[in-house]
Amino acid sequence: MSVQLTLYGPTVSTFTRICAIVAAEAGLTWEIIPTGSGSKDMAEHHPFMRSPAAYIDDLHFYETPAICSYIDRAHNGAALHPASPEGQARMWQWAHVAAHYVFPITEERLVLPRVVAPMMGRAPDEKLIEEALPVIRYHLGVVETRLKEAAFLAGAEYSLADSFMYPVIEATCAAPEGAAMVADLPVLTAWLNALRHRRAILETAWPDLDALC
Ligand SMILES: N[C@@H](CCC(=O)N[C@@H](CS)C(=O)NCC(=O)O)C(=O)O
Repeated sequence: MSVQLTLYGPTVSTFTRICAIVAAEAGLTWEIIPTGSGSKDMAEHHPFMRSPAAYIDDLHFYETPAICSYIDRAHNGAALHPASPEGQARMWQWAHVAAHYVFPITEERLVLPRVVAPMMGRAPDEKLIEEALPVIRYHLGVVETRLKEAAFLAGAEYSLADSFMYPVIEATCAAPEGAAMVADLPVLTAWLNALRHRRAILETAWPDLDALC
């Protein structure tokens, strides 16, 4: 079967993974053409050089919410969009919490310095990490509180919001401090463990964490 979705971005990238998860949920065949964020090659697909960019149905999209919403509506019967206006609003609320709050602090101030910098032969910036840990603990606590109210981030059903949050939390757990903070939050841990068995999560597993972006 020919590939239905082509993503340009790093092989190990949170936002590229989110799009791949949603494609796998929809049963699409997909591929990632490894392309560095910020590179000249990426500029051919995304005018702001962020990743990913997507090609599907002879259309070209960038920005993860747009890509995921199109895939789910055009190829999955909008199964990952809650039916109610409130559910849809909650879904976007939590997708944006993942993308704009939890991702930046965990990525820039924990995963990159603790996990990626040593892989590149650099010492972790311990002060940067130490100062960020209480803020990261707070962010994870907000997610824990939400998951005490509802089984999934948008409500009773799995939605795009969970597809956004999952890779962010998984990457956070690659750092020992992140794994320990998540382990202290029983409801977030239960949600994470349940999602780890989901077919789309398994099919999109990162090959390794060498190139987290
Ligand atoms: N708003 C973008 C964010 C994508 C994004 O930040 N991707 C990361 C890679 S995981 C990136 O391109 N980082 C490079 C940079 O920030 O310059 C989206 O929703 O797709």
